[in-house]
Amino acid sequence: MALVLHSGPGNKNAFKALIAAEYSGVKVELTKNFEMGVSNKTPEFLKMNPLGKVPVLETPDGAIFESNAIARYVARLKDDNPLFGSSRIEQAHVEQWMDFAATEVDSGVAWYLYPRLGYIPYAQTTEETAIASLKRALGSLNTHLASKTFLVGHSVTLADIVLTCNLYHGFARILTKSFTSEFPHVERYFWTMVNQPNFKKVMGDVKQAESVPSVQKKAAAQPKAKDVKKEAPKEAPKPKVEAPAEEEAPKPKPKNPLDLLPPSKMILDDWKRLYSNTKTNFREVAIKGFWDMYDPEGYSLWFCDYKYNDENTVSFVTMNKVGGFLQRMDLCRKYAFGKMLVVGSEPPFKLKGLWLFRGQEVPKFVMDEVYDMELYEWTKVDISDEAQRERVSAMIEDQEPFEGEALLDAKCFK
Ligand SMILES: N[C@@H](CCC(=O)N[C@@H](CS)C(=O)NCC(=O)O)C(=O)O
Repeated sequence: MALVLHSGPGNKNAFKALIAAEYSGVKVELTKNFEMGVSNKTPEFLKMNPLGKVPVLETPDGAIFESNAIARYVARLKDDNPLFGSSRIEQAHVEQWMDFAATEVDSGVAWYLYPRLGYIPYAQTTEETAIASLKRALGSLNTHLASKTFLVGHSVTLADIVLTCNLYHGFARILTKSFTSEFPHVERYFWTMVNQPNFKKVMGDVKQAESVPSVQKKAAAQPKAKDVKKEAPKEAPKPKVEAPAEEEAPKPKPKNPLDLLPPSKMILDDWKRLYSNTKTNFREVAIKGFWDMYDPEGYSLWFCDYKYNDENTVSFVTMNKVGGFLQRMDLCRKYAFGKMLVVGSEPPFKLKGLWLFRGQEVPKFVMDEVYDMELYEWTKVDISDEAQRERVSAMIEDQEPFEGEALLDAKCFK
């Protein structure tokens, strides 16, 4: 039987238990028809959590409040759960980062965000202090993550779940790209985590805030009981992943500008099929086929070079970085093909790529939505230059050595 979690959908604190449940094979279900400000103020709810806050987990042995305690309980239902770390010191580090997430990150985000949403009074000095302490926390996190994919060890732990949920609140509501770009390893970590299938199942597609909410004139007054349903929840602003209200009319999906381009004689799927199906004589069959099909009016080719190769000191982290990038490129699968090479046999490894995009530019929606794009230098291929054409062919082919160096890895986006 599933455990019941009391919370509305889209609550970052409830996400912790739901993600831990996915990793642990435990069934946890959100309570039906939960109404913030109503369901959590009933006598039955207050018996479970006298504070009247969510989330609360109902178990056969009693209720639990505090989201980190709930996530731990859920994870303990699986014996020897790797979410706790695999040695005493790892266990301690998992606890350390969970506390860091709660005390350094969550509180920093809250003190920055809540006054702007009108939940508590706004004061410039409070905001400056909140931003400074958040930057201090993210700075130290950035240093820790420079050579790591996960906070502790080599796989997801409860620390990653809790920290990502707390960062999620910041990234989705107030920490715009201009704030987070100072912390590139934190950005890479965050997008890698939220794209893990078990996170994605719970959080859906996460989008970064595009602007900082403007300051509300007055701090929100305590809602009167009769108005409580209409009021925004005190500490649970409606996140983007929440299902739209039923009465909201479905918005027509705007057409992608790339669909409005004149038709091209090059059929991208035909090229992808040729690439995938060619097992022998790659040069003669696939590469020749590519150049026969290539339509320089309908498509363009781009080289990309990672701007921060000095950071690529750990092989698996570098490979994961590319893996995350390719996952995020999913949104342009219909319009792109790419090869990403991890070059070198010794660190620091170089990341070099070749991309084929529909149209004559790197598509704007990709630039806007895939944060990795600006970590690379983009150069349009001049196909009238034989050396550049040859470089394209070599990259499609995973030619080794590539520019005199061994390939650590080659990934294809198709
Ligand atoms: N430390 C608690 C925080 C719980 C919390 O602040 N919950 C908010 C929603 S995210 C709430 O229920 N607010 C309602 C209220 O303050 O009355 C946890 O991690 O579970």
